[in-house]
Amino acid sequence: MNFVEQDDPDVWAAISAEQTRQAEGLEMIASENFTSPAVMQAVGSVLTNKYAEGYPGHRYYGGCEFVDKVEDLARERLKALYGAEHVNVQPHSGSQANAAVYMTAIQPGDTVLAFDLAHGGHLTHGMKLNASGVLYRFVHYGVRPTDHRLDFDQVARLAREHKPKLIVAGASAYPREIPHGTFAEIAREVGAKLMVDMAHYAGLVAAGIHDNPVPVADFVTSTTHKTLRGPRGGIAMCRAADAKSLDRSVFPGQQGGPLMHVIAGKAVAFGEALRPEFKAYARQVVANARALAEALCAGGVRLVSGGTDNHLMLVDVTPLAIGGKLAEETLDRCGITCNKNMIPFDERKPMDPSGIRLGTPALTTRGMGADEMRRIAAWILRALREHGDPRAIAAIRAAVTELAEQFPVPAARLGQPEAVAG
Ligand code: DSN
Repeated sequence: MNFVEQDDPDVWAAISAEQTRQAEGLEMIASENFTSPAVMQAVGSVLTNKYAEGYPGHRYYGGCEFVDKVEDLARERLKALYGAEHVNVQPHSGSQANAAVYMTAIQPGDTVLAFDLAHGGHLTHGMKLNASGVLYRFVHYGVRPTDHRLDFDQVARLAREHKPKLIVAGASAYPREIPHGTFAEIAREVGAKLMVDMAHYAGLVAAGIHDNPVPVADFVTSTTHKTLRGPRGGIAMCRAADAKSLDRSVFPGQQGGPLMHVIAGKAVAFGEALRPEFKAYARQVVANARALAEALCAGGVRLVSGGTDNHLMLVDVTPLAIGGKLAEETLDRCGITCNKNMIPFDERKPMDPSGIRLGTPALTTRGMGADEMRRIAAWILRALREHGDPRAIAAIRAAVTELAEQFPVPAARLGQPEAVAG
């Protein structure tokens, strides 16, 4: 029985269309992924009915014995995944995890040093319209103009000059590995705490192929739905000494009742990430990104920093006489989904920047490898060059659909009659 289809055909029509879009297209937004059917089933479970304000063993509601078990499983698995002393799995999102750490580590008005949004940072790292930028005084570091790598001379200089209480590392559009130890040394020198937001590369850290910030950072936050391939949500980790304070900042500081169905999905995803198959998956994500980056470079576009070490790349499309906005729209017409993105020192505007951001986590989950990446690179280059030719776009779209059909989305049919019956 498909209850949504039967009870609410309007909502089902939209869900069903989205299901088809995901199945027939190529998802290259670097922050997106496909969860396993098990994660999706946990998120769609009866746990959505339960209130559980508080923490396992200390709740403000009765009937929490089973959700306590779920949250404990999530916490223990997360600790094992990263070697953390203390974890909090309740943040509804990465933004709330970050806000909770700010609330724990600093006071309103304090100075924070973080990565510039225009160079690859994140809204919650002090963008002036975000609560972080309203409540705290952010100063920003960037990348070097010469090679687009993090400018640690600038980080150290700004840290000595502004004496921040907190330094934030981590990015949402930086294609290179982040050396957390270098940030930790600078933080130690100026007496700042260090927070690492590893949302984008958390799956690579879990697999042991990206530097783990947990041993050197005071606080580590992440989302759970990007390379980590769990449900949409957030997590925060810290040393034992800050545990009580961090927990208080998440609840009641930032949130009320935790989303226990999502915490169940997190527990399932952390269990999956602890298995050897996840390491193989993460290695393939990086290998695919390299293959895609090399093929794109060979085809005439410029990559920020010249390539990638992780799951994403920033492509300057302007050498092909196209801007980021039209590039995103053109690829959308081909069934390839990505986002326009500023590149460091961009002279164009955020709504029509010079670049697009491409990532391989979702395509790798579908089982695609380096050969598929090279084919996709060729389609992207052709689409960007021939964006004015409807026949070229139609031919690419047909090829995209044919490839997508060969690599099914893991949970695409969950919720459809046959899957529920099965
Ligand atoms: N919006 C996410 C991204 O696309 O990187 C970050 O939160």
